[in-house]
Amino acid sequence: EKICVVGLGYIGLPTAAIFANAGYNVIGVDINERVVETLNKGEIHIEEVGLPELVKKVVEEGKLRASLTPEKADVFIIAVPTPIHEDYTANVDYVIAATKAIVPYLEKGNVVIVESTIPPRTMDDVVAPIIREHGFAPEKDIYLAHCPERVLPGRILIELIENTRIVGGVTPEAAKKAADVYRAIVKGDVIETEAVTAEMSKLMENTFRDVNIALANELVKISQRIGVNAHKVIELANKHPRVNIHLPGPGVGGHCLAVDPYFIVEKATEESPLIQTARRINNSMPHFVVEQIERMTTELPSPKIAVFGLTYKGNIDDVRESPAIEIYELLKRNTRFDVRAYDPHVKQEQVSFPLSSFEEAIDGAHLVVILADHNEFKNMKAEDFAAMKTKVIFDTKNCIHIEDENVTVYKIGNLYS
Ligand code: SAJ
Repeated sequence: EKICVVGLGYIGLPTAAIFANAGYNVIGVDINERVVETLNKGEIHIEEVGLPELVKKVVEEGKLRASLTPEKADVFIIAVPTPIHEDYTANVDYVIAATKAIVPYLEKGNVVIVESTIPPRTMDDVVAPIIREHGFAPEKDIYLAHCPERVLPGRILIELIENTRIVGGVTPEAAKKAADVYRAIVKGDVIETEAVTAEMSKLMENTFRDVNIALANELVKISQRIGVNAHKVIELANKHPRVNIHLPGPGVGGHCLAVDPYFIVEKATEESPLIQTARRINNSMPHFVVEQIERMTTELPSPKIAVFGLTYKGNIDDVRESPAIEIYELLKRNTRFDVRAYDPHVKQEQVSFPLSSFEEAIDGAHLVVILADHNEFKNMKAEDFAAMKTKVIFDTKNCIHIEDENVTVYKIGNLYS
C-alpha cells in the first residue's frame, strides 16, 4: 500500500516516518523546498525525540521520500497547519489548498484523511464539496474522514502509536476504511464515529485543558488577594479522587491550546462564554507576571532582569504563541529595565531580539524570571546564581527547588510569603 502525506511538519513528518517504518511505501509532500531537500537527504528540519534516527533509517531503506507535488496513492493524509486569523477565526486555507492539490491524483476507492485541527463541520461543509466538484461522490467514491492528531510535542513517536485515535467518517464506511489504516500502526484503540463528532472531540480536549489551566491561573490571583499558597491549595485539592486542577503559569502558549478553543467560539459564540473567559484569563497572565516583576523591583532604579526560558513549555524548542516571548517584549517596553533572555533550547534565528548566554544573562542580575520548566533550570542549585547582584528568583512554573538562605525564590502561586 502506498500513502501520500501532505504537510511535513510536527505531525505529518513523524506520521510519515512511522508508516514507512511499518513497511508502507510513503511519499511526503511539502510546499517548502528546503523541507523536501532535507528529508531526501535523510535529515529533518524540526526537533523531536527519536525522529532523526527513525527518518534516517526509513529514507535509507527507500520507504520514505519527499516531493513538492503529490502522486497517486491508496491513502492520502493531510496534516497541514490551521492558523488563526486576526479576528480569531480559523484559517483553513492550507487544508483547502492541500485537498485541491491531491484531487487530480485521486482514484475511486482511495482513502482521504484530514488530521489537521479544524472547526466543526469543516469536513462536511468545506472538504467534501471540493472532492464533489472534481466529479467524485464523497459519499461513495472516496472514503473521507477526519482523524485528529492528539500527540504531545516531545512524546510524538510514543503517542502516535499508543494513544487512542478517533476517526470520524463522512460516512460509516469511510470511518471504517480510515480506521483500518491506523489499526496497522496504533496500539491504542481506534474508534469510529462521524466527522463532526471527531472534530468537536478534538477541540474539546484542548479546550478542557485551557479552561482548567484558566481556573488554576484565576486561583493564583485569588490566592494573592487572600494570602494563601495556590500551589499548596492545588496539591491538597487534587488529593480528592475526582479533582485535577492543572498547573498555573505565565500563560498558555503553543499552536493548540491557545488557538483551538476559538474554533468552537467562532461557530457558537453566544453559547461559549466560559470558553471565552478562560481564553481571556490565560491571555492576561503575561501582564500579571510583568506586574509582579514591577512590584518586586520597585526599589531599584535600573533593575537587570534575566529571563530564563522562551519556549511555550519546557524541554522543547518551539516559541510559537509563547507567553514568554510576550513577557520579554512587555519587559523591554519598560525603559527602567535592563532585560536579557537566555534559553538553552532556542537558536538565535528563531527570535527577533538578541539572546544571551547563561553567563551574560546572570552576571550582575537583580532578578531571574523562570518562564519555562526546562530540565536545565529544574536542576539548578544556589551556587549557579552566584554571579547575581541580588539573588532573587521569580519561578512562574513552580519548578525550582532551592532552599538556601542567600537565595529568595518567589513562586507564582505564593508571591510574597
Ligand atoms: N500549561 C499550563 N498548565 C498546565 C498544563 C499546560 O500552564 O497544567 C501550559 C503549557 O505551559 C503550555 C500550554 O499550556 O504553554 C500548552 O501545553 P500542553 O502541554 O498542555 O499542550 P500542547 O499544546 O503542547 O499539546 C496539546 C495536547 N493536548 C492535550 O493535552 C489535551 C496534545 O495532546 C495535542 O495533540 C496538542 O495540544 C495539539 O496538537 O492539539
